[in-house]
Amino acid sequence: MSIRTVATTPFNDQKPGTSGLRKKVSAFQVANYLENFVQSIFDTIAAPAGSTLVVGGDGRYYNREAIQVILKIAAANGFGKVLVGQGGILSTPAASCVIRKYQTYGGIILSASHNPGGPDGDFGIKYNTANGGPAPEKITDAIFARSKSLEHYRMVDAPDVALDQQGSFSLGGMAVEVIDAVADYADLMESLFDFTAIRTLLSGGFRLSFDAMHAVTGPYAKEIIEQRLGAPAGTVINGVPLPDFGQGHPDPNLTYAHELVEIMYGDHAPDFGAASDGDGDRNMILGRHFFVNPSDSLALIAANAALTPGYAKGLAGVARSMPTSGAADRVAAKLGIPCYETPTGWKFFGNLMDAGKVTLCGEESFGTGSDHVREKDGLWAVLFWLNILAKRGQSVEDIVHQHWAEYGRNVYSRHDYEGLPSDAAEGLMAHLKSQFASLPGRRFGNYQVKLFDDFSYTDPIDGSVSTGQGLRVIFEDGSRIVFRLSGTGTEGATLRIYLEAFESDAARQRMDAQEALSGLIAIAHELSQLKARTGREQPTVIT
Ligand code: G16
Repeated sequence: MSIRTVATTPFNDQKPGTSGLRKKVSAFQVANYLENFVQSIFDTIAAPAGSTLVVGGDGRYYNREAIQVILKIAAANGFGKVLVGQGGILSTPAASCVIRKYQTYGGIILSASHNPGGPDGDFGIKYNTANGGPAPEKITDAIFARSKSLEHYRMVDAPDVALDQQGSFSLGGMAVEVIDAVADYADLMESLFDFTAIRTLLSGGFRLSFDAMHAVTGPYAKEIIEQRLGAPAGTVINGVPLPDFGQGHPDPNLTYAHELVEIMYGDHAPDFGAASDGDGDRNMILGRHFFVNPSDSLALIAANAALTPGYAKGLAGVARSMPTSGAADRVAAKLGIPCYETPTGWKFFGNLMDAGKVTLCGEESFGTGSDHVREKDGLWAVLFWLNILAKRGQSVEDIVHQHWAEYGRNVYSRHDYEGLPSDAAEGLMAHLKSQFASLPGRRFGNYQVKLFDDFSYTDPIDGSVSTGQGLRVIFEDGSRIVFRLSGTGTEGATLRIYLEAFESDAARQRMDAQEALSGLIAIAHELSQLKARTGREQPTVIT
C-alpha cells in the first residue's frame, strides 16, 4: 500500500454550522477542499489505529466521489474498517443506527439535508461520534481550528471501491464493508412500533401517501411501508433517490412538498400524508385537508407514547429547541417529567439522551426523534403517528383538536425570509439587539414586553455554554417572538421569525394560526424594521 502525504494550504471557511459543513457543490470541488476537511476531522478525533468508521450519505450529487476520497483518507489514517451503505447511501438516522448497533468509533455523513442538490446545488459533511449523534460544539470547533492550520493530508493510492454490491473489500489494508443500507434501520423500527396494528389499519381501507421527494428515504419507506406493513405499491411517491432530487427542493414543508400538499388538500384525499427530507431526518405530517404543526406533533407523540411498544414503559423526559413551541412542556408537566429547552441543533440533545434524562426530542424545523438513535428521524415520526392512528381509530384532525381541548393550543408559526443579503440580515439583528435595554416594559396594544434577551444555554451534563442562540421577545402573557438567523444555508442569509401565543379557549383554538398571530406578526415587523431593511414584506416560507 502506498500512502501519499499531500501538501495543502488551509481554507479559512470550514466552520461547521448548525449541522456540519454545508457549501455549494462547487466549493467542495475546489482542489483539496474536501480532503482538507476530512483530514481535519481525523486529526481532531484521533481515533486509535484499527478503529471502525461508518460512511454514507443522502445520495445527492457528489456523494459517490466524496465517499471514495473519504475511504482513501481513512485508509491512510489508520482506520481498520469502514462500513458503507450500499451505493454510498445511508439516511442520517440510519447512519446513526449503524454507528450505535456496530459500536463504531464514529461516522461521516454526507448531506446538505433539505437544501437542493445537483451540480449547482449544495453538499455537506458532518462527523458523528460513537453515540451516533452529531459531534458537539467542542469537537466541531476543534475541527475548524485544525482546518485553519492544516498543511498536509494523507491518502492511499488505490483504485475506487465498488459501492453498488454488498460485500467486503480491501482498500490499502483497510476493510471496506458495503452493507445493506436499509435492513438494520427497518429492524429497529419494527422493534419500536406495533406493526401488527398498523398492518390491520392499512388493510382496513385507511389510505396514506408518503412523499420521499426523490431523496434518501425512498428505499427505506418502500421497504417499511409497502413491504413490511403491506401498504399498496404506489403509497410511496417520488421514491427513487436522484442526485438532484428531480430538481426539487427536498424540504418537507407546505411550500416545497407541494405535490403531497395537493394530494392531501385535494378531492378524495388519503387519511394520512407524510414527507421526509433530503437525508431522511425531517418529517411533515398531514391529515386530510389538515396540517400538523411540528411543535404540536412532538407534544402529541409525547402524550400518546404509551400506545407504542417501544415507549410504553414511559418517558424519562422530553426536550425541545428554544424556538419550538411550549406545547410539549404542557404534556411533560401533566406526565410529571422534565422538559428541557436547548438551542437549535440536534447536537444539543445528545448529552441529555446519553445521560438518560430525555426519551423524546423535537424541533419546530420538522424534526422529531428519540433515544433510539441520536439524530432526528423522519420515518420514525411517521410510524409513530401510524401507530397512534391505528390504536386510536380517529382522524389526524380529531386527534389534534382533542389534544388542544385537553392541553390548550400553543398557536405557532415560523416565517422564513430566505436569500437575504447577509449585511441586511445582520443589520436587522444588530438593530434588534440595540433595543435590549429599552424594550422591556414597552406596550404594543394588548402585549407588554416582559423580557428581551439573546438565548444562551448551559448544558446540564457537561456544563458547556452556548451563547447567541436567538433573540427572544417574551410578553407578559407568555406569547413570544423569536428572531434567529439560520445556520444551515449556503447563500446569503435566512431570517427566521418564530411566533407563539397560547389559546386556552376551545372556541378560538381552531382559528387560522396566521390570523391568531397577526398582532405578533405586526410587532415583529415593527421591532425589526423588516421592510425598510430587507425590502421584504412577505415570507418565503410560512410554517
Ligand atoms: C438542522 C439541525 C436542526 C435545526 C435545523 C434548522 O437540521 O440539525 O437541529 O433545527 O437544521 O437549523 P437552522 O434554523 O439553523 O437553519 P437539518 O435537517 O438541516 O440537518
